[in-house]
Amino acid sequence: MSAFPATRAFESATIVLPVVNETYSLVETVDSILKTSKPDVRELLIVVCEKTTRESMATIEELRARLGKLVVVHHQKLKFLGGAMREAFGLARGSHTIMMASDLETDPVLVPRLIAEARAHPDAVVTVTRWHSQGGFENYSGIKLVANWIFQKLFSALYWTKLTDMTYAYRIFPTKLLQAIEWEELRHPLLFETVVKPLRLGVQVIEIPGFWRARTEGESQNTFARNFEYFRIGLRVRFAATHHLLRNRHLKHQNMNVPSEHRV
Ligand SMILES: Nc1nc2c(ncn2[C@@H]2O[C@H](COP(=O)(O)OP(=O)(O)OP(=O)(O)O)[C@@H](O)[C@H]2O)c(=O)[nH]1
Ligand SMILES: [Mg+2]
Repeated sequence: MSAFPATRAFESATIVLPVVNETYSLVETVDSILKTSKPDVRELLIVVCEKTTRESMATIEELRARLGKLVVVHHQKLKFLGGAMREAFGLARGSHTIMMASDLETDPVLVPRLIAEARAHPDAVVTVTRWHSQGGFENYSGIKLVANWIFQKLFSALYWTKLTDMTYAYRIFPTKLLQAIEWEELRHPLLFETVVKPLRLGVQVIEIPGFWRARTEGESQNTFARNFEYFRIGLRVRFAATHHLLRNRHLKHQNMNVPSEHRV
């Protein structure tokens, strides 16, 4: 028996959209998701921080005016992208949660496919791979591509898995699993942590192919040097005792489970 609650069926999806400098990319992401998957979407959980630009905030206000309660805006307290995701995981109300970006590097056209897979495999994590003949990279720098390939080979061997892309942060999870795991990273390595911890806990991880295309708006919050920090969490989790990967039954940050816009 697993040490976290099982998820027997897909009911609805929380879509997590972290935003720093996106405007039209965010709108296109939202419109594409609603066009294909609106009945399955419980909420669009937009996470903003002090770096989020005025233009992005104005765009989010327009979305909120247009879409009403479907849009939930959360001002993160923890820092960085990992902090944004971790708080969103605690707030998600759908049976499943989709982790993606709002810069169009995670193609929103794949959302219905992710949901279909979650319906068929409600207890699994479904993740997108760019290292597949039907997927790929467009405008990814040469050196990053080589480093990425080597990293995938190393960690798929270390974790004894056939997964081909463990670093693309485009996935659907059972929300109960996200809320049961003890998360550690605050920056981009959290994205990698979200696949290695489920793997260590024995959760099935399924891949579907997809294309990564470089953003046309704003710039990334990640630096090349920081990619090396992925090794630390990858190695630590590989050799950790599995009960250390799960949270206590009594949540440590209970007050975080209320979106900041609703908090009094
Ligand atoms: N709320 C919030 N969003 C963030 C933060 N950092 C990045 N994001 C958003 O998260 C998404 C992914 O982040 P990027 O900085 O583009 O990084 P990436 O594409 O995953 O990484 P690279 O491929 O290495 O550039 C984007 O939509 C960002 O705007 C943050 O600290 N807080
Ligand atoms: Mg990006």
